[in-house]
Amino acid sequence: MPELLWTCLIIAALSLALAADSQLPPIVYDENEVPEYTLPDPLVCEDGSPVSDAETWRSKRRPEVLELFRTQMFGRAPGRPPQLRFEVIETDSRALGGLATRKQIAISPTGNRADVYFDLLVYLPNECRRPVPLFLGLNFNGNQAVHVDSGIRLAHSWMRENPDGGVVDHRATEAARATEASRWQVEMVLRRGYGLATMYYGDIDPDYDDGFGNGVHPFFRAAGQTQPAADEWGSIAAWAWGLSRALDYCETDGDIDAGRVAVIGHSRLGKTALWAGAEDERFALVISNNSGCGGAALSRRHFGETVLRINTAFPHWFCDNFLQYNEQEGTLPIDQHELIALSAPRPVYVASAEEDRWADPRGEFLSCLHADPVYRLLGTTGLPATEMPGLNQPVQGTIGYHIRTGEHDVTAYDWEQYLAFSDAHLRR
Ligand code: GTR
Repeated sequence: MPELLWTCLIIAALSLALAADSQLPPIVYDENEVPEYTLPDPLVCEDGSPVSDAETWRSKRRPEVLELFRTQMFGRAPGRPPQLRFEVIETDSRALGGLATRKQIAISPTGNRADVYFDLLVYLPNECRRPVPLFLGLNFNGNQAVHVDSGIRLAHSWMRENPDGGVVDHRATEAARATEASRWQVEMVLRRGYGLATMYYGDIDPDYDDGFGNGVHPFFRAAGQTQPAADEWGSIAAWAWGLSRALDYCETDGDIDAGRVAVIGHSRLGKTALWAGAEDERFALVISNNSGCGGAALSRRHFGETVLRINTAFPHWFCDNFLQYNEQEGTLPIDQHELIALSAPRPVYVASAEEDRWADPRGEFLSCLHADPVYRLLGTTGLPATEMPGLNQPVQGTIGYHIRTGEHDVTAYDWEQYLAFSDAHLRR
């Protein structure tokens, strides 16, 4: 297409986006403009009775909260499919100069790769006694983006067009290698005795609003159904479900200790990690990196990204029931401190970044603080802080939190904290 036409199209798209944005309420970036709010109490049941012991949390309150997140926010996912199949496609015991064993596995949820499949990339440290604990997380740009290792298979699924990032005609090319490497400190993790496993989130469900025609959704519909119902899985729930299928694989691999798998994610994939940890209690530890709205940040603060804004920009991320809370955060029967509490008593780490105001760092900290009573009830240390810590001063109990300098990203500094936190909780 001639360049002029492209320019006109881009200007038209930008003007449309700006026009739509000007119709949304202004973005709150000032603490004085945060509305007054009352959070739902995780330790009071729907019938008004208090939760004063671990057993009541476990058998009554936790299922209530989980069900609310399912039906009102993320949507219900189908569970482990009986046809689920794993094929180890490649193994190299001398990867990364001998530091690691690399395995690549095709995970087919319907048992047929022609339908849909996820490429799981696994690195295991060679100099360690197996089975090893492991970090598992989704990536944004294909497995080949996480490291220069030329043995990594190129992503096979649709990707957002990005010629500078090596994505041409919506497919990864050789130039798409290592484009996300700074976010995956592969050698650092391996040298500390952990494995690292990752999958491309677009293998599970391509991240655009297509009416759930692609990805895993079409293969798990009731007869005659064309769309998920208002309380059924959106894309985040599908990505989280994919993480559970990767954990299913880990259970079959004798080199991995499936009882010590930490689920990790950044941004939209941090929201996904929190939901995966809530839905699947096999995850031993949960890490949310800059997850923001719909993740660790309290919705009621209305700071930075809001429910209306996220539902407008990404209508496919949540279930349709979530739309009713646009500009109505006060009527949500849940808030995000309870998403964190759903991981209790398992360790959970929330990380913010100073310049990432869109994700509301303070709201992320407050979620940890208000999840703490559940952690304490369950006999853990909870969050060892009552005030938001200063920059680059992590607090680590059973809940960990830090706010580091810099922008929305995953950095080596973040990984150093996750490793220290994991050492405290997962080391044997
Ligand atoms: C933003 C979105 C955030 C966050 C982020 C990301 O556009 O508003 O909620 O998820 O994308 O995933 O990078």
